[in-house]
Amino acid sequence: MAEPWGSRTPYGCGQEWPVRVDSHLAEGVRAEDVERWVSTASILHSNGDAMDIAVKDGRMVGVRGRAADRVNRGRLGVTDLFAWQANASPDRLTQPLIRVDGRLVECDWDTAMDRIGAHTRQLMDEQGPSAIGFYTSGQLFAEEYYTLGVIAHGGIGTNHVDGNTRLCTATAAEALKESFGCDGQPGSYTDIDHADVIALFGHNMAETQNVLWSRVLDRLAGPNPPALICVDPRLTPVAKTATVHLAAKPGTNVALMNGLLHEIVAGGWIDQGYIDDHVVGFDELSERVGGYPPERVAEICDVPAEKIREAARVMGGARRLLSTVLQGFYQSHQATAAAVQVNNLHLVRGMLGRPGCGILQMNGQPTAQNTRECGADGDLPGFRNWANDDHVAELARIWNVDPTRIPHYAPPTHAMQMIRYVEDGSIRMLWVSGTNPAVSLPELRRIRSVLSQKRLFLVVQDIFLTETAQLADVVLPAAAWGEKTGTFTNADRTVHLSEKAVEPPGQARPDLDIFLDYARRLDLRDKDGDPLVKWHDADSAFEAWKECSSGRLCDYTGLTYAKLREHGGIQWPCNEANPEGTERLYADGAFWSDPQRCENYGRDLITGAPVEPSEYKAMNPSGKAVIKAADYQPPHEQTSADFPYALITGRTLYHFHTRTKTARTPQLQSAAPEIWVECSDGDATTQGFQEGDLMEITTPRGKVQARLRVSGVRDGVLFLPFHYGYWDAGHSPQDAGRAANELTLTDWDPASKQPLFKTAAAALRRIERGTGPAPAPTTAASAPVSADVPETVGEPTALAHESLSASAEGAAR
Ligand SMILES: Nc1nc2c(c(=O)[nH]1)N[C@H]1C(S)=C(S)[C@@H](COP(=O)(O)OP(=O)(O)OC[C@H]3O[C@@H](n4cnc5c(=O)[nH]c(N)nc54)[C@H](O)[C@@H]3O)O[C@H]1N2
Ligand SMILES: Nc1nc2c(c(=O)[nH]1)N[C@H]1C(S)=C(S)[C@@H](COP(=O)(O)OP(=O)(O)OC[C@H]3O[C@@H](n4cnc5c(=O)[nH]c(N)nc54)[C@H](O)[C@@H]3O)O[C@H]1N2
Ligand SMILES: [Mo]
Repeated sequence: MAEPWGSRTPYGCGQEWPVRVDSHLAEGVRAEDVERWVSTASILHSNGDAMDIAVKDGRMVGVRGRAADRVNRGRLGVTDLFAWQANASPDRLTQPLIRVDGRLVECDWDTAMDRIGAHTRQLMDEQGPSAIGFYTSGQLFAEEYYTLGVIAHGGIGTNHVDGNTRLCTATAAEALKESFGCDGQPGSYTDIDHADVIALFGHNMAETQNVLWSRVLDRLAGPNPPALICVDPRLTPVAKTATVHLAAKPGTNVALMNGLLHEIVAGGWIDQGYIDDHVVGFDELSERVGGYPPERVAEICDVPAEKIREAARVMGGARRLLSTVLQGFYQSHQATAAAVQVNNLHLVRGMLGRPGCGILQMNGQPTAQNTRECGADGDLPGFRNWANDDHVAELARIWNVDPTRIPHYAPPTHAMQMIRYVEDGSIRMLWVSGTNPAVSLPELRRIRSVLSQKRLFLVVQDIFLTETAQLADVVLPAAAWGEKTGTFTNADRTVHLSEKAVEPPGQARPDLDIFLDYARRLDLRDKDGDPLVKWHDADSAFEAWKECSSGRLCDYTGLTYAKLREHGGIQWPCNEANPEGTERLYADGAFWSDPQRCENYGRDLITGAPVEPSEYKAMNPSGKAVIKAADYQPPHEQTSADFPYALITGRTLYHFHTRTKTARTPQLQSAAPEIWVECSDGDATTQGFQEGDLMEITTPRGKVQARLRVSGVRDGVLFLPFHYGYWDAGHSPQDAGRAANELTLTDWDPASKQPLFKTAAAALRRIERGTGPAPAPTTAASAPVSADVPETVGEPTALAHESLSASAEGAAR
């Protein structure tokens, strides 16, 4: 808890990252007591840290990082080390529940699944497939998403399928499609080993991919360390470490990026040869960013012009530039337009596909990449283009169904639109799996009222009785990570196999089994009258998914469970041409943007209107990378006299999302036990507020109460962690708001449709003077400015064990 990044194992540019194996075993368990080590990877962020679960007497008793794996070389993050304990919580769901006379009561699987099947058939008869929606996760396995995708698209034929990836990395996917024609991360984590400049755009990597941050820290501690650029309004550990920190006002990312590109172009730091050979759209960019000299940008973003020049000089002088992008861009105003400018930066500098020259349009959730590639986010499986009839026909061939059965009349319905359809009564059955929208969606008062409507049939499939499950008509108990088998893919395309270590509690079943059961009950058939879903377990589902991925960018055909077992993580595409996997995409400057191959034809970044196929073909006939320029536009909700602060929300190191696992992990819960709100020292001094004061934060949507942490956030900005819902709060939302999403607004990016969790205007007032510090951690971005706050240290059970390789031992400090 106190040293989340562990000991340094310094290394130099181009060297291999030394091994450091982290482990934690339950109290009283010694390594020699462990009966089996079962291989998996972390499920609490997108980093994909490879690990083994220790099993004794049929129970999980600890975890250990895997030394040989390319992703983490043995290291584990704080949530990886401890949160596995939540699997064994006494309040896991162990039996299906159905609503009878207003109350949820236990029942058997047949009763629950029959009710769901009967309801589906009735709605199909009355209204057709558009009455049914599926809202899934970024935390299930590829096999599960693919099965759900086949049922929804090929069986039921509804276009209303999305994942909570919409809230998470829809912008990453859209930005990659806009620039390169297809989703798929160009870069690799090994780019950290080679880069001489690393730029983090709205990404608090130290807290959200803390093992990846250890890799950066180890480079910084070694010979010829890289320079770091940080764009973030908070004083995160990234910002503290950075060579240049640009603490721009929330919602001004496009202006800032245009300013940086202005300087890069003006400074002549471009690769004209690369642009001529591989790119379309440079002239427009060059003209557009001409309107963003540093002085103008300084005014919009409220950062000194000289700092913008300095950052541009550092990036312009880079020989190997690595950029990472995350929620500070994806969930902020003009999300896709801003994320695309990072791609543009690399395209104009010709820095792509070589060691150290990478883009990581990061994922957040552990399996978000799979939601996107398997078609559980509404897109067609295998990154196929819904607007290209040949792609739809190919899919229809694989599934042996008529192409007209696969909805492709319009882009897939995005989650925020699905909620709207539930609200207006056109979606009448919503099946939620592996996500907790009653805490994680914006404007919660509205969401609660939408999900508790009588006319909605709500199915919730979870491992706990969450805030959302409490509103359901049927609750299905799922087996968790470690209790089921499947594969998933991290943010740098590394695929891991996650094996079953222990039995699920009670009657809980793998999500895959639940979906297979549903397909059987609906008796979904293909053209020849055979079952539509032809697989029966994880391995056979993986084989089916491989066939669907064949020939596409996310080609899995070279992988098998046996190969993943033997090698650990392997990066897709992995096929006959690349049997060991593929470290970097686009190494040859050839993209996936050919009109016949691409995943979509792009959108207008300001209005979101899809580009017509003919327009796209005219603009990019030979499949080059596309540079798209965008003007800055002010955020829709601006600060005012009544709501003078910019409100942003986000994460802390010690919790994962709505805390269903981390709050049930004593070591993590005690490090961050309750919600807090952060403001700057300057604002606290002007207003007479002090650390620990009980505050009320208000927006036009609602109120939240929280203790004040006076932190390093920039002036005029409030930060709230979004982890705290109501299931353990001892009060209802109506009493006193506790969830940050009481305050956020119903608004989304026009291109990616990702909701804006990081741009709102709020008021702040004191309810009561404090008597001690706020319950916020001191170790990272929420560090207090005051020295009197006791440090976050963790209990005796919060210790992890580190074992360094001999070479790392020599170099370690
Ligand atoms: N410990 C932990 N790790 C996690 C998770 C977790 O819940 N807990 N969740 C995982 C998931 S699903 C995700 S998506 C990732 C998210 O990982 P991150 O994106 O790193 O996390 P956030 O805290 O949401 O936001 C990052 C930063 O954006 C900044 N920011 C806010 N508004 C703006 C803006 O307008 N412009 C700029 N430039 N910056 C802004 C915030 O100050 C914040 O420091 O983390 C993953 N890892
Ligand atoms: N204000 C604000 N809101 C945000 C964000 C923000 O930064 N600010 N970030 C957004 C982002 S990036 C994300 S990713 C979302 C996350 O939001 P959610 O997806 O709602 O958050 P989780 O708590 O991860 O919910 C996952 C659920 O799946 C359950 N679960 C875990 N494992 C399994 C399994 O194997 N099977 C099944 N069936 N269920 C399982 C868990 O118990 C939990 O209830 O929140 C979004 N909301
Ligand atoms: Mo996320």
